[in-house]
Amino acid sequence: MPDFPPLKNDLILRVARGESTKRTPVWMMRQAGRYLPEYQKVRSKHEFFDVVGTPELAAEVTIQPIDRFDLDAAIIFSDILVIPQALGLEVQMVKGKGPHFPEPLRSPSDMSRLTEEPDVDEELGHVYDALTLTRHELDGRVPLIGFSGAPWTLMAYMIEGGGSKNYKRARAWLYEAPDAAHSLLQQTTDVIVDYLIGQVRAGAQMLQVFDSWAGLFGPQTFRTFALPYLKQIAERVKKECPDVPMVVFAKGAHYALEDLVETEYEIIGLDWTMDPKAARLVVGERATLQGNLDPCTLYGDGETIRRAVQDMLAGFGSHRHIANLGHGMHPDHDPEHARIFVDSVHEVSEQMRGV
Ligand code: 1CP
Repeated sequence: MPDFPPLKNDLILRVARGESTKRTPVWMMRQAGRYLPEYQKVRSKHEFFDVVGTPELAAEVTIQPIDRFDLDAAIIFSDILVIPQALGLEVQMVKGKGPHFPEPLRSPSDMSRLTEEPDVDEELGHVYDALTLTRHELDGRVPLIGFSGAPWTLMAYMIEGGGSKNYKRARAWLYEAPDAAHSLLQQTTDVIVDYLIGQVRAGAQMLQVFDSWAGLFGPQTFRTFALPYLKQIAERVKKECPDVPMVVFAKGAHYALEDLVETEYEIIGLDWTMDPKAARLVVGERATLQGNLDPCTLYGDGETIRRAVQDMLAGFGSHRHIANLGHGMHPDHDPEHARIFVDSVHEVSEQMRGV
């Protein structure tokens, strides 16, 4: 393990473990990105995947929101789609449109185009280098989060070839070719496990698994095609890295809360459609909850944002909660409204504890 600077703010790690803290820690999904003018400046000179692939640039944009706001964690600048790339698929980032796969998996026979056992260290070593450099440059200000897409969400992109309205092609596989679907999910899981362990070795202090399209499932399909792989990821990563907290963010999987509490993830990320109080009632103190302000709240004025933060914090309570948005920042968000969100979490959560 490289010799990293000592950590000065470990709030988020302590809340992950269930310890009490003087206030609620806060970070924002997609906190680095297009809503920040300093990010746009970097992107005007470099392509998206060049930023991801150049450790100095990835470190710079990872730290941009930390310099601007009082956040309690940094998340490494990369994308979930680096795993399909490691599996041998080409992914382009099209301006104004998002990710695009020129040759997606159109039928199970296309799986023969995937690299069977990719050398993850070789293929994704640039992300490890970015993590190591960022950890040094952060100088212990806040913990550094590593991440991966979940098997189902990555499968959905590999089959659809990009964002999609209803992900019909990918969902059709589950019924037309369930064996092929399981084999693809397992192959992706194996890469994700290596990748997450590699990220911890490179410097990640917490890990998040993004199952952004879990909401396309119902309870039964989730239990068949998502949950077993999500569980496997946590179990296998924990064997190697028992002390690194793991977040599962299964967006839209409100029906799966009880299932997720039973897994080894100590943190469950919630989207904004869930009621904090109701979620806490189900979960109790068995897990830390992360979330879940509707990102569109940030289009409101300061008073609106403050009131929404108050409601959210009151709902989750002052124990075992990491404040976040219920999904990522939007490119047209006003950075000053992100600041109001972060500062409100500080103020209100300290008031709640009588600090
Ligand atoms: O032009 C640009 O600069 C591209 C915009 C962008 C950015 C800033 C993309 C394309 N990816 C990212 C970075 C990114 N993506 C991060 C690191 C930054 C941070 O969080 O601070 C992370 C964690 C992701 C994860 C990611 N990528 C997810 C999971 C989270 C979520 O939003 O649900 C998903 C689904 C993606 C795919 C993706 N990459 C980019 C876009 C526009 C999309 C969504 C496409 C779609 O499905 O419509």
